[in-house]
Amino acid sequence: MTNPIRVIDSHTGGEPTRIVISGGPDLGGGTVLEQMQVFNEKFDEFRRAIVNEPRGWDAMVGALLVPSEHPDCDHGIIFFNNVGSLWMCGHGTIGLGVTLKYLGQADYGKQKIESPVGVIEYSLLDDSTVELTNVPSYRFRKSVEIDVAGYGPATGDIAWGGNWFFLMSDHGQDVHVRNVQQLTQYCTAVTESLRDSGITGEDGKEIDHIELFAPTDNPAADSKNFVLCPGLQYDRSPCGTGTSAKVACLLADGVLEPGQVWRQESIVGSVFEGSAQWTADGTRCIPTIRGTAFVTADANLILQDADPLRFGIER
Ligand code: PYC
Repeated sequence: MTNPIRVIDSHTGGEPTRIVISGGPDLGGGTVLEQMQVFNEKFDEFRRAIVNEPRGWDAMVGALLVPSEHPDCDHGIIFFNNVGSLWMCGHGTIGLGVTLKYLGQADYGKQKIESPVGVIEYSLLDDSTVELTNVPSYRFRKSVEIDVAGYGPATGDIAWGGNWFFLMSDHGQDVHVRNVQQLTQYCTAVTESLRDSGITGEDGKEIDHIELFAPTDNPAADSKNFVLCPGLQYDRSPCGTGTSAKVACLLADGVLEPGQVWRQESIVGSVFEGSAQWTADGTRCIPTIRGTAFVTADANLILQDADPLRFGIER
């Protein structure tokens, strides 16, 4: 039997995060991007053991704290889900702040942490509220036309918010939690259309998050979204990297002024507050996302040698 793996579970606006506190693999140092590559190549069983069934479940996002050699950071972080690593994760960073507070390891004030796509900052504002300052974000292409098989033509913007997003307001879908199955099918068809047409992020990377927007009845929000993540799970939270991509587009369109707050509601009704400031050269913006998270479990995961599914069900 391997040593127990201590994890703290939390949820951020309904979206779960499982942070590995001890018992994680040694990835050999280097940048967090290099460590993520080692994690992907050599420790996929570990990833599956943490987040996949029967110990985890499909919507679970895992996080591994790793050493950082960055002069401004004490730690790095690698996020992963049911099918692989994520470049970044906003709801997970909010979960991290609340988890460290629960462990008595968080200070108020800004903390920097290295992600595979750059240094991010988070501040604990109270026991459950965290503000994340994300990596530079931007809209790469506006009003990209696609043909969604079985649905017809549609348009969307391609934007980077720490992950690549296709953001759509013109989709003909009823964005309501009772329609999760239909929304998942539609977003899957959008992903396939992007892939078949060779439409990617600026760096050639796959656009693996699809974000649908709709008006909301909630007076505490400006818009409601549905975000489909790689691995075919929808984000129960408004998605931190997705809200970053959204505020980058709104800033580019002049709909949002620098510093003005955008309140993004998720498909389950939770809300993130996002805003952004232009970088000095005006080509990118720095989003700030505020949300709340709550600890749900403090557990030791056990992998018994005789258990044929100790490393999780492969998807
Ligand atoms: O909050 O950035 C986010 C996120 C990405 C995937 C799931 N949540």
